[in-house]
This record gives sequence, structure tokens and C-alpha cells, in this order.
Amino acid sequence: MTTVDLPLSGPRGSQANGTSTTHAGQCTLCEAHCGIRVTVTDGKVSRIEGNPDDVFSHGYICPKSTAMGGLHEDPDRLRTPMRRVGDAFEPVGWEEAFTDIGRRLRRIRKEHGKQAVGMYLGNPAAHSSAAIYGLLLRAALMTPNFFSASSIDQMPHEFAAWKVFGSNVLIPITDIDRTQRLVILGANPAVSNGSLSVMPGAKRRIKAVRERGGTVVVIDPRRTETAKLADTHIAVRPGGDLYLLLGMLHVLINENLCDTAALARQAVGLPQLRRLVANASPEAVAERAGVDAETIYTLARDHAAAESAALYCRIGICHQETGTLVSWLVMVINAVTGNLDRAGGTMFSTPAADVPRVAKYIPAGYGAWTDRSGHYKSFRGELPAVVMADEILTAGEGQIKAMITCAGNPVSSIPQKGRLDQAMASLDLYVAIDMYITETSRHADYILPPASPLEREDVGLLLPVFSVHNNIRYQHRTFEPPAGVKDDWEILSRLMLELLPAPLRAVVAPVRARAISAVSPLRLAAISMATGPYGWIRKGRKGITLRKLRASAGGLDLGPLRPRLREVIGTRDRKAHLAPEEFIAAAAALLKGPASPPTGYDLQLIGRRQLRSNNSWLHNVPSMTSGSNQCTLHMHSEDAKLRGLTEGDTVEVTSDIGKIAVPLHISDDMRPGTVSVPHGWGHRNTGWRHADALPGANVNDLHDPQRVDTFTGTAAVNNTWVSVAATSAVAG
Ligand SMILES: Nc1nc2c(c(=O)[nH]1)N[C@H]1C(S)=C(S)[C@@H](COP(=O)(O)OP(=O)(O)OC[C@H]3O[C@@H](n4cnc5c(=O)[nH]c(N)nc54)[C@H](O)[C@@H]3O)O[C@H]1N2
Ligand SMILES: Nc1nc2c(c(=O)[nH]1)N[C@H]1C(S)=C(S)[C@@H](COP(=O)(O)OP(=O)(O)OC[C@H]3O[C@@H](n4cnc5c(=O)[nH]c(N)nc54)[C@H](O)[C@@H]3O)O[C@H]1N2
Ligand code: SF4
Ligand SMILES: [Mo]
Repeated sequence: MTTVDLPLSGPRGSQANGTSTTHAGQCTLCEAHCGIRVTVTDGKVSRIEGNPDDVFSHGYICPKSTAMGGLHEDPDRLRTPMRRVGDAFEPVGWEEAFTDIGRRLRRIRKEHGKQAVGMYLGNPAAHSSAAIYGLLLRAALMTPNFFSASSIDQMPHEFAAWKVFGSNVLIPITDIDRTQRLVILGANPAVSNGSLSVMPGAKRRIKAVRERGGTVVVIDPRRTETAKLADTHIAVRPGGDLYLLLGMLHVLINENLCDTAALARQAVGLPQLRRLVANASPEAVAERAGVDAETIYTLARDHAAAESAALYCRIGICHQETGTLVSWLVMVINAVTGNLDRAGGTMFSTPAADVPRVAKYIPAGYGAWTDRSGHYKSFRGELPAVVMADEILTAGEGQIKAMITCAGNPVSSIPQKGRLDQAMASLDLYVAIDMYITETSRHADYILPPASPLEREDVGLLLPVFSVHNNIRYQHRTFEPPAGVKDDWEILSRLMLELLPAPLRAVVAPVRARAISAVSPLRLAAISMATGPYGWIRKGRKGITLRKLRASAGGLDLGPLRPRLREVIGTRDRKAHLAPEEFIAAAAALLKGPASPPTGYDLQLIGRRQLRSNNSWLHNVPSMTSGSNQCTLHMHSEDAKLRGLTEGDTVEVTSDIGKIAVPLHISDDMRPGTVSVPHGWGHRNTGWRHADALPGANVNDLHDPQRVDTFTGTAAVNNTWVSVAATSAVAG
């Protein structure tokens, strides 16, 4: 029997039971980072349950948590570095890999310039310290060609926050645990557990709003799992949010429902907003919103009347051409109703590593450079991921010749008409930091696998910045990593050392291991906690320390969100700028009339996150994919009838740029005229043997990479116009 004897975090120590031991850990598969207890029997994970002592997740876990065990034991997970030999991979030693990668990177930089090395940092990097080290490697590379999952995700929120609050980090957080009115726009926290308002156990938190006499409203083209918990569901037209919010703002301003005292204290811009929405009455916008005028009046009046209210928006609105504008209007509506920086409204966190306070000193650098076509501007050091394929494939000055990806599978995650697949295969050098051979990493020259999540010891410093309750938690290891296993931060740090000039490299070489461990995540955590608002530098002996955190039963509770707008805001006058000129101009132009839908298409396609799926991965863990095929098209029964379709038919979905075939599921939870397909499916030719054999298709084959959020270039993977027909009808 092999069990690893690590203490259960906290005073009770390790719980042993026969051949089993139980260890405290953390599920790091999404932002929620739920506390878990992992039982190990005969060296294998036999059970994963919620840790009731966790100060934030309070024992909650979702079905994905069991995948932590499945991933750890997955025979397809890479445990040693791999090197390409022809069409195959063979194991290679770490040092040999780093030496060859270093040599080739330096040669490419010397021959073609720094911009010739590009980098993509993917979603799971944000769930560990990999994000911090990834950004450090970006700084060392000094390349303009840096891309990340942010531009297929939250960039619209960041851009709006930068314009309104002077800092991209100041995306207001929904104070869900105290609000009396929760309005959710384009998010499904009952499945996702919240994002950029991180809320593990979201279902319980939503139910609690109603239990204390509050109201919950969900605005979503699909009657989602979250909508089913709400008092009211409003089936907005996909992409209709902008008009709905402008109509609400019209009512708030016209009926004098704004909190003028709060506005005078906190914000500027009301006159410009008044002019913008002068003619945007609910009657004028109802059709474009797909919501009747009376509902828009009620939404506005109830938001203003509530004791406290929070309008929360997320990915369903980021993935629109109007993503930034909708994010902005959400901030505006919360602010004008007095729900900015107050309990039960929207607030900013006070985390142990005080990112909100320092973020204003970091310039957003909007337009510091552009892509080569000049169309897309950089924002906080990166370009939108939709241009990656072009920057690799288009020959000429500034072309990307080498790529490093870390924790990302962009060939699957980004709409790109198959061009990124071709692009990744064409590189002179491609290094993937990933534990799997994926649609993307299969093109790599080297794949460098990090430790399994259960072998990782870490302190998540970034996620508390967006959590609905201030907290800091410790990720304990369940398993000691076998000799030679490296984690992401070590791999990224080691690559940084390869970029040093030759004389420095020679000096560092003999002390490399020590140099790297000197900047370990735990050391960074200790320093940032010490200097933060609860650290010993300010609080003396009462201050929090890494040692106290490590010994805690489930992290440290740092209290509810508290007002701190004036302390963290980055604008010169320390007021929220509610009417940025370019937003007003863009919204005014759209109010004059939106573009008509393309002819030939009669349905709008939206996404659908699933409880047992996680973006483009986890599908190789059999327990996540048992039961019926999850990659189906949901359609309202009226739409199915119109097309003569029945449950289970295989249907062909066609857009301007592609086609996929998936089975049909008829569901009256869909708004008529809207269909939904989840993303991340359709694995083929990867090292995921189980996932490759599953049915499914990649919905990004339907989304046009040129449809993006106007301000940030974030891929607009929602609301794509499609047509749907039975496959036989298409064939005939
Ligand atoms: N159509 C459509 N497309 C979407 C979305 C959508 O809603 N609709 N959502 C978008 C969103 S919000 C996001 S965030 C992106 C995500 O897109 P990506 O950034 O591509 O991230 P994932 O799909 O999660 O892929 C993660 C990869 O990292 C690897 N990995 C997992 N954990 C680790 C780790 O700890 N270290 C390392 N080095 N590797 C690891 C996995 O094996 C996998 O290959 O997808 C986007 N794409
Ligand atoms: N189980 C699970 N959890 C996850 C993930 C996962 O893949 N699986 N991914 C994680 C990641 S990377 C992220 S970014 C978060 C995202 O977290 P959420 O934003 O909560 O994600 P979704 O469930 O995609 O919710 C988006 C909602 O927007 C709706 N929608 C689509 N178009 C429109 C529109 O035009 N207007 C409006 N109002 N609504 C619209 C969709 O129907 C959907 O219900 O989830 C995280 N959590
Ligand atoms: S919500 Fe689920 S996947 Fe996310 S951290 Fe918690 S248990 Fe893990
Ligand atoms: Mo995401």
C-alpha cells in the first residue's frame, strides 16, 4: 500500500482509516476553487468530497470535482516531456528539452526579431500561479504577439472597467450574499459557479437571496438552470441586451429614479447619458431587445426601488459585438441606482494580495501597438486571439515563427475556420506546456507537462480579487510529485532563464535550481500577503502569514466586501466616468438602427456550458462523459415543427463560414428563434483516446473570427446566424 502522509490542513491532522488517508485539497478546475477532501486508498484517489471547513465554498463541490482524481490517474496524461520525431512524439529529458528550446528560441529571435516569438496563455493558467509566471515570461520575451484566453472571455469587462474606473481590474463584483435584488444577464452561475464574481455554491447563494425576501431575475435567451431558481425569467433576444439596458436607463433618468446623492459623490457623466437615452424609451427599443416595453419599465423601476440591487453580467454578453458596451451599461445602471460600492450592490474586493489597489499604476497601453493589418489595437499588453492565425500564416516582416502555449487549446477554443490548426503546424518552433496531446499541442515540437493538479502546492492570489467574499486559501498537495516532475511555474521560469544573454546564462547555470526556487509561488504569496492589507507589516502579530494560512482548516475568511471605491479608483478626479465619449458615440450609432440579419439564416446560435464539461478539456475523464451525448443542439418545439424535425434527428447546422452535424434535442427552455450548442467538443486526432472516440463537433467551426466585440476584438461566439436542417434533407 502506498499512501502519502500529508496533513489534513488544519489542526485535526491527517485522518487515517484502514488503508485510506484523507487529505485536504482544492479543486482548481474553475475559478471557484472549492475546498475538497481527497481520500486515497492504496495510492489511488477513492473519494473526493467537499471540505465543510473551507471559508468560501463551505463544503460545496460540483460534479466536475471528481475529475481531479480522474485527471491524476488518466493514462493519457503526459508525465514526461515529449519531443516531436517526424509525426510521433518520444520522451526526452527536461534538460535536453530546455537546452534545445533555448537555443532555437534565441536563434529565431536573433534572425527575425523579438516579435517572431508569440505566446498564448490559456484559461487554466488563471487557476494557479501559472498566470503570474506566464506574464513574467511574456515580459522576458518582449513580444507584441502575446495572446490569451482573455480575448475569448472577459476583455470587454476589463475594457469597460478601464474606461469607467481607470483600471482594467476594477470589474465590480456582485455582492450576492447581501443583495435584495439580483439581476443576472448572460450568465448561468448555477452551472458555472460564477466568474468574475466568483461564487462557489452559487445555487445556494441564489436561493438565499429569495429566502431573505429578495428577488432574482434572469435575462437569458434560454431558460437556464439559474433561471429555474429565479422569480422571473426574461427571454431576451440574443444580442438584444444593449437595447434593453438603454431602455432601462431611459426610464431611470426620465422618471428621476437615479440616486443623485450617490452620483454626486461617486461619478460624472449623467448629462451625456441623459442625451444618449432621450429617445430610447422602452417602446422604442422593445423590438430590438426582444422584450416587451412593460417588462423594461418594471426592470428599471424595481432596480431603483430595491433596498439594494446588483445587475450581474458575464460571458453571454462578452461574446457579442456589443460586449464592451453592454458591460459598460451594466456598470452605469448599478451606479445610477446607487448600487456601486455599497453592500448588497456591486463592490470591489480587498484581497490579501491587494491587486485592486496597485492595478491603477499599471498602464493599460491601449493601442501601444497593433496587429500587422493595423485593425486590432493592443490592450494591457496583448492582441486579440482571433488574429493569431494570421500573424503566424501571413508571410512578411513581423511574422510569428515560434509559439509557446501554456494551458490553452486555442485550435479548439477560438473561432478560426481551421486556419489556426494549419498555422500551428507551420511554425519553426512550437513549445506547448500542457499535460495532454490536444488539438493544439499535437503540432508541438516539444510538449512540457506540468504536475497533476493533485501534486500542486499553491496559493491562489488572483481569484480572490474577483470573489464575492474576501478570502485566501491554500492548495495542499494530495500526492508528492514524483522525482523530476515540474510544475508550470518552474517550466515557465526555466524558459525565462534561457532568454538571458550568454554571460548571465553562464553565471546562473550552476545555481539555476536555487534561483528558480527563490521565486517560488509560496514565496511570492508570503511576500504579497505580508505587504497586503492584512499582513504583518501593517497588522503586526495579528497579521496573516503563510504559516497561519497553511495551518488553517480551510483558508482564512477576510470578511465581506467593503466600500473602497475612492481608495482603488484609477481616474484622476477619483470619480467613475459613466459616459466615455467613444461608448456614447457607438451606442448612439447603434440606436439609429442595428444591421439587419444576413439573408438565408433564420436562427441565432448561442452557447451552453455544462455541469460535467469544462471548456475544451476534461472529456477524457470517463466519469465526465458517461450517459448520453452532451454535444447536442437545443431547439424550441415550434422551430422543430416548422422544420419537420424530431427529437434525436441528426441535424446540420450551417453558418456563413462552416457546417457541423449534431443530434437535436427539443427543448422549450429555448427562446423560439434561438438554438444552442455547447463548445469544446468534437475531439479528433489527439492523445485523448477516450475523448477522441466520443461523438460531437466543434461549434467554433460555425463562428466567424471576424465577428468580434468592437472595442476589444474579443471573439463574438454568441448570436451567430445559422440555419438548421435534417442531414438527410441537406443531402437530398
Ligand atoms: N464557442 C465558444 N468558444 C469558447 C467559449 C464559449 O463559450 N463558446 N468560451 C471561451 C472561454 S470563456 C474560455 S476561458 C476559453 C478557454 O480556452 P483555452 O484557453 O483554450 O482553455 P481550455 O479549453 O480550458 O484548455 C485548457 C488546456 O490546458 C491544459 N491544462 C489544464 N490544466 C492545466 C494546467 O494546470 N497547466 C497546463 N500547463 N495546462 C493545463 C488542458 O489539457 C487543455 O489543453 O474557451 C473559449 N471558447
Ligand atoms: N461547468 C462549467 N463551469 C464553468 C465552465 C465550464 O466550461 N463548465 N467554464 C468556466 C469559464 S472559462 C467561464 S468564463 C465561466 C462563464 O460563466 P457564465 O458566464 O456563467 O457561463 P455560461 O454558462 O456560458 O453563461 C452564459 C449565458 O449567457 C446566455 N446568453 C447567450 N447569448 C446571450 C445574449 O445575447 N444575451 C444574454 N442576456 N444572454 C445570453 C447563455 O444562454 C448562457 O446561459 O464559467 C466557468 N465555469
Ligand atoms: S465549482 Fe466544481 S469545478 Fe469549480 S472548483 Fe468547485 S468543485 Fe471544482
Ligand atoms: Mo472563460
